[in-house]
Amino acid sequence: MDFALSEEQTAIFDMAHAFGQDRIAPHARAWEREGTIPKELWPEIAALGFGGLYVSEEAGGSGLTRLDATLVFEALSMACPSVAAFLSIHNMCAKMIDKFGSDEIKARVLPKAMTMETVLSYCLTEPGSGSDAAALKTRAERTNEGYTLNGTKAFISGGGYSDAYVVMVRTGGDGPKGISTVYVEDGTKGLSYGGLEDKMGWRSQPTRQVQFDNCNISAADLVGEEGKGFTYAMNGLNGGRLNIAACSLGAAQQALSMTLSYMAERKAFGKPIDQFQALQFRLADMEIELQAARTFLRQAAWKLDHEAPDAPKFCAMAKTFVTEAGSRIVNQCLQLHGGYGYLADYGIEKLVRDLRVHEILEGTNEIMRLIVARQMLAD
Ligand code: FAD
Ligand code: 2MC
Repeated sequence: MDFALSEEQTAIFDMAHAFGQDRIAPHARAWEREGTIPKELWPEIAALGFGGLYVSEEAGGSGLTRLDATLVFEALSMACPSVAAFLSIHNMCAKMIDKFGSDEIKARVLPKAMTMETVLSYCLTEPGSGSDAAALKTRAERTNEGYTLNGTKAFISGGGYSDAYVVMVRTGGDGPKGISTVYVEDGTKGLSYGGLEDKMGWRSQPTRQVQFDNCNISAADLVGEEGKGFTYAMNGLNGGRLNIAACSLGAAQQALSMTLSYMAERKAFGKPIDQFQALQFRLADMEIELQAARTFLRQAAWKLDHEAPDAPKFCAMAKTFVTEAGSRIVNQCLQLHGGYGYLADYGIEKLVRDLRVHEILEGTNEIMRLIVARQMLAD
């Protein structure tokens, strides 16, 4: 067992951190106001190898481990969790195509996904099914040429913004075994988008419904095999859940560092507020929780890298523990800034808003507990 990062891992973290501070942090608030991330950012990020972090090298990806990827998301999230998390979704989709797609679809889609000329979104949730994802209703009927899609996906991060969508659809009967995964490009006839959702956080990411109305795709746009789409979707989410946790971790670390600096400067009752022992204990509690969260996250990533049978359970546990710790920490940091914490200029209130949704998406933390408990009972 080795708890230290290797030199290469430290270099990956440092590179991501430097890029985030230089190219993302100065613009994060403006992008939030504008409700979008400039498309030009993505090829710059891809030039660092972040367009396919754990896509295989044969397919043009960086071939990194899941643990390495969490370092990238932790570091980028110190600049903006919304931008970092959006990159995670693209990576999740790219990996699904790399791992499960035919040679033809990989050759057609992945080169531009790696350079992020093609930005990918993930479509599982529907208006009538979120947590109960296997109840999805969007239908893909077989035609001579391929499939005709009908239905609506809800809450799609990058809906109407991304260049292509990895979509879970029903090709067979009820339940998980009737689900397949297909690839749909923006501009396909019959594909349209709902209005922009007005959200609490993740505001720089456009979120819209993605609608299919007799949308025809070719048979070559099926990812992998019919009936296996739910397993592919869940496989994607195991890594996604680690990345979302890493985004909470990075943002919480950023908030804690900012709070330490602030408390050294801010005076009350004749001394810097970091001299009050009651507040020092809160700082210590946050540090303990943050370090525990980081270690647990890296253990879960290690499990996924080693294809441990209990990796899904560990991904679910880490997602729950780290996102809840992250939310508690950023909220405490806001409190320790007093009234200034509530002002956008101090940079903490955005983190509180951005991190809240990490307890909801990529599987709510109730569903994470369901996954853990089911596994415990089965064991
Ligand atoms: P519901 O499933 O209706 O749940 C409502 C409540 O009931 C929750 O508290 C839930 O935990 C609880 N609950 C449900 N079932 C159980 C149970 N069995 N036991 C205990 N509690 C239970 N989805 C995508 O596919 N792609 C995206 O890109 C995407 N991006 C998103 C971005 C944002 C900003 C948001 C808010 C959501 C996004 N989602 C996306 C959707 C997200 O994954 C869902 O909102 C989430 O999975 C929960 O589904 P739901 O909203 O339908 O809630
Ligand atoms: N990893 C690998 N396989 C998994 C898995 C996982 N994490 N979760 C389920 N599976 C497999 C499972 O082993 C089973 O396979 P098999 O039939 O071969 O045994 C199959 O999938 C069906 O699983 P269940 O029988 O457990 O299905 P059920 O419907 O009872 O529950 C549940 C599945 C609740 C775990 C799943 O629906 C779920 O994760 N819900 C949350 C949905 C979610 O995370 N949405 C996120 C949307 S994306 C998003 O929010 C973004 C921001 C991008």
